[in-house]
Amino acid sequence: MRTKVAIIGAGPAGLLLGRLLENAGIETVILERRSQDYVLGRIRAGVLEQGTVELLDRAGVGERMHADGLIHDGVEFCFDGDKHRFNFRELIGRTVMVYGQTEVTRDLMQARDASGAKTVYESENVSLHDFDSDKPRVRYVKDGIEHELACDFIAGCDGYHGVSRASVPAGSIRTFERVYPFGWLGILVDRPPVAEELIYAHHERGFALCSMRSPTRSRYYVQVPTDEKVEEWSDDRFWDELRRRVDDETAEHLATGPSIEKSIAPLRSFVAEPLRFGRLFLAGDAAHIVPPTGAKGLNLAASDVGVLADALIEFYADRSPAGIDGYSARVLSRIWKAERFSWWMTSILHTFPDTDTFSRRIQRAEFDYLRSSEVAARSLAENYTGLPI
Ligand code: RFL
Ligand code: PHB
Repeated sequence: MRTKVAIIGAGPAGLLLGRLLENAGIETVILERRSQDYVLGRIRAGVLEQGTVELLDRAGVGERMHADGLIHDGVEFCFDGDKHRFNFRELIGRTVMVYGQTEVTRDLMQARDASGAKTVYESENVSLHDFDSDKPRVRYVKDGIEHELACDFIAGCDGYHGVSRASVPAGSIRTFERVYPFGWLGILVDRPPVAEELIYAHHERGFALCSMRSPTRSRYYVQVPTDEKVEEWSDDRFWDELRRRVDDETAEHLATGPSIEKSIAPLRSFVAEPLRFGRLFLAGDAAHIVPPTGAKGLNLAASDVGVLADALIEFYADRSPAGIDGYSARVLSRIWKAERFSWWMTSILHTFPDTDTFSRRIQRAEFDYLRSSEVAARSLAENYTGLPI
């Protein structure tokens, strides 16, 4: 089998890249380790930057997002019970869209299925070969039979634990990492959200977040120690803990119910450099991880593949390597800014095991500065709604 671009991974990065390339007449094959249902069953991101919305529109998959997505003009921060709203629209004329990653993935999968482009779900033992030459190949096993896919380029969109980054010789790649000493315990519940916008709460007992997926489905998180077991958290225990970390009004209005999903996600910052190795490119979580506090992971994945798609389209149209040569430096500059913002939001909103009284006063001063200075609030708004490419 032969294709132009072999894409490893059918998460949002791989599917969006595939769609942008197919729209430009560039053939792709996606190899995905899991089944379609498994990929759709993962509950992850909920907030789309305006640039991501524009890219999904450009890809021709924005219809349901505009019908069902919720435009949010701002967010609230709650610090030891004191709440402050940041109105992004007023501050900088930009907004965000609440539309779940599951739905983005579903829209992209449906568009791909309708176009007839090939996706091999449940492809095992994917291995990457000869990407330092102009004839890269990908091998995989499907239903017990070994296959080889010859291609011009390989896009590694297979997430943090994928095979693509691991295929790069150790001496050619540098990684930068920070692991946080806590995770987020999240639940999904079929109850209306407690507020119209997201509430990010700092409390001595730990961070909490009130988010949503739709007017009838809510998503809530509480910070927990890294080694916490999800089985130790009954729904009642979760609701009690959430109520203690938010302001009284929010606690009172919380519509609780049985959880339909409950899981713990660790928090990590991670960047690999560079992101191009001959004819292999890394994009999305395969290239970088941010803690979810800034809602940047899916958005970074989208902006990476937007740049990569343009670079590959330019290569096929003009035989110009300028775009692919510049890919790594171009996306890394934006990636590091999103890393900085996500690290900063994580630092001010969470309780660290070594948070002493001095650090708590500094966290409080960050909050007081943000709510008293329009310049500071505009900076938050600019970063949260998404920096330009
Ligand atoms: P994905 O989604 O992990 O997809 C990678 C795909 O590659 C497949 N794969 C392989 N396929 C073939 N062969 C192999 N050897 C393979 N190894 C892996 C996997 O099965 C998978 O299908 O990466 P991608 O596409 O780069 O997308 C990244 C996003 O999923 C991620 O950044 C976000 O979910 C992060 N994130 C958030 N991002 C936001 O922008 N806004 C948010 O509000 C937000 N909230 C979150 C989040 C992530 C969370 N968790 C659980 C990590 C909230 C949470 C709780
Ligand atoms: C979510 O709704 O899952 C969500 C929202 C905002 C974040 C992280 C996760 O910062």
